[in-house]
Amino acid sequence: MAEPGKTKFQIDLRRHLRETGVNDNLTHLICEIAEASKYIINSIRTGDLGVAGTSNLYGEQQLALDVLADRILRKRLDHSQVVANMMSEEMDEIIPISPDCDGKYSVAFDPLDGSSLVDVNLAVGTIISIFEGCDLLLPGRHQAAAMYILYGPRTTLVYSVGDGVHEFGMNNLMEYTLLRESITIESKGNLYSPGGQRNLYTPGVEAFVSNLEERGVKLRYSGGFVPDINQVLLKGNGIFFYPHLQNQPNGKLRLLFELNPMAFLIEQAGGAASNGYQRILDLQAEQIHDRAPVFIGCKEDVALAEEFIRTLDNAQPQPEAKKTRKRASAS
Ligand code: AFP
Repeated sequence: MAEPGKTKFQIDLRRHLRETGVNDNLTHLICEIAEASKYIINSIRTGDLGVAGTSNLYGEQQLALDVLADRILRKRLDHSQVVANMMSEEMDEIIPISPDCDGKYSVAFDPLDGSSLVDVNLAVGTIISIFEGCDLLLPGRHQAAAMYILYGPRTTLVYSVGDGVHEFGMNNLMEYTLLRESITIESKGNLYSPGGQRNLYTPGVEAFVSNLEERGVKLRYSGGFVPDINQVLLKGNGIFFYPHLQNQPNGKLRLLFELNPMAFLIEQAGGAASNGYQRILDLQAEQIHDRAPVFIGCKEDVALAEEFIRTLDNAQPQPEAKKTRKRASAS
């Protein structure tokens, strides 16, 4: 990709997208999200760490930072001229922007995933899922692109348009320049990131964890989905899971805002993502805030988890239906 005489560090995000053959509208959209991230970083560094005085539809108190990051991203997408519909983990319904879907994209986003970790100065991130046209409720395999921005000791951006996964780092001019192209992960790993309380694990998940431990696999869990997935992706091995728990059959993480985009990226790197029974990217959301269990990372480790779960756990998790939430359709 780099021209002779130029190091790969001089390739910025826009140029990379163009050279990869990404169309103008999608290039513009991804670059607009990258621009928004610069304002989000600023609010993480200097913003109010308190609560916003509002709660989201899960009844969780929203942090001022969640609300701010959400506003920053929404405004940018709203003005981008290439977005048809958008939905945020912080909102309870789809926001229609343009009735004309032709050549436009629809975007689902978690503006600041792991925001409760900011007050203890741990890494957090923004997660983005992009579909062509108007529909945001398609199974994740139909995503046109997925990306995340990780706000850690350094700020990095990882994206895929279905042609490999690429990592960019923010330089001192606040530009994203290419760090690694076509990232791949191994088929079997030596680290695991287990979410959820262990005393609530089902027999299948418990047996899977014991198997990993007997193998000498190291535990690495930060409590932030973006840094934990980034670790698996960039170390090139490992498995993250937030399983079905005895009191939470659908786990914790949200299908449309967290799991679909990360599953897309991990599959693009040669890994796998499953809810224990089925590929995450084949799941059909019933409502915009559906959750699902997840096992994501090295292919063989995900297959092993599925094997233990199929053998030792009984029921496949059912979609979270018939809650008091609104049906996920743009009006
Ligand atoms: P918050 O956004 O509420 O901090 O949740 C973060 C998160 O959705 C995801 O980033 C983590 O992987 C997961 O929850 C951590 O959950 P536990 O706190 O139960 O470990």
